[in-house]
Amino acid sequence: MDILQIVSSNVPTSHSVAYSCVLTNKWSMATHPFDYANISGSAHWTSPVLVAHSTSYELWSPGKLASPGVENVAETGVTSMLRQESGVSQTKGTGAGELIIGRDQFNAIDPPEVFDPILLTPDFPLLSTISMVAPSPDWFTGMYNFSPINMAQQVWYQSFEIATYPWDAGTEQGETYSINNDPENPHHPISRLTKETIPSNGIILDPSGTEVLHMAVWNCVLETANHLGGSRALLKEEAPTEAPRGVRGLAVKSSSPTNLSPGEEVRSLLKTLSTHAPSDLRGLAV
Ligand SMILES: [Ca+2]
Repeated sequence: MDILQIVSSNVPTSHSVAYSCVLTNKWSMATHPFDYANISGSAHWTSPVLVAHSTSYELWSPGKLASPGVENVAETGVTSMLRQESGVSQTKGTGAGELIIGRDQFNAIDPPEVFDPILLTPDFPLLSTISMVAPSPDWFTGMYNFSPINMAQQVWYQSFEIATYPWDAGTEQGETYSINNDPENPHHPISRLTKETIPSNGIILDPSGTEVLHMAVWNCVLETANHLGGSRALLKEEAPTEAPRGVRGLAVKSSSPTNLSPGEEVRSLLKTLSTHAPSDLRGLAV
């Protein structure tokens, strides 16, 4: 993954923060022409998964074997097993924090996707994401173990923009944009699809045939900051049905005093009064 841009905030890492992230597609005929015409109408990103976590947990990383949940996402886009895995980790306290799941995003028709804000805390300061290159054998994109922290100043980033490349989960054979292939037995470690590692037919190469370009850009903006992230997460666990974010915010605000500045109070109130898309509020919050 390439970090395209980072901007530091003045929010210390002792606070919890919520990031609003956007996924922008960069996979097209213009950038990845080989065989793209065959799938241009169906090419999409399956429901992206965003996970906040500690260093004790990895969603995926290069050289590691894919978990069954990651295999499912990479091969089919189905997220249920990944949710189960992270849920077990949350329960056992082995490093998974909040998990956010988006929706399918079709290259030809869908605008960049805005996700529900994801909570990062001093205990869960890392962010990993995954979404399937669909259709494909077991290819996916996403970021892994990203730390949105300015270490020198010990503050969170105000915003960050990351370009992500295609990866092979190592669980299924297949050399083009098709979903029915034989499994890899045994599984291979997760590896990046580069000019050196792609199938010999040249799929996913750029028009000049010299490199594999990134396929997506993730842009995240710090939306809110407080020191009550743990409370918010707990409230969410207790009321998992459909409590809108604003209600959670209210509950957190009334449960304990905050350390927000007057301006932040106003923004927090505005946030509380709306249950609509975070993009409506992002301008206010930053
Ligand atoms: Ca494969």
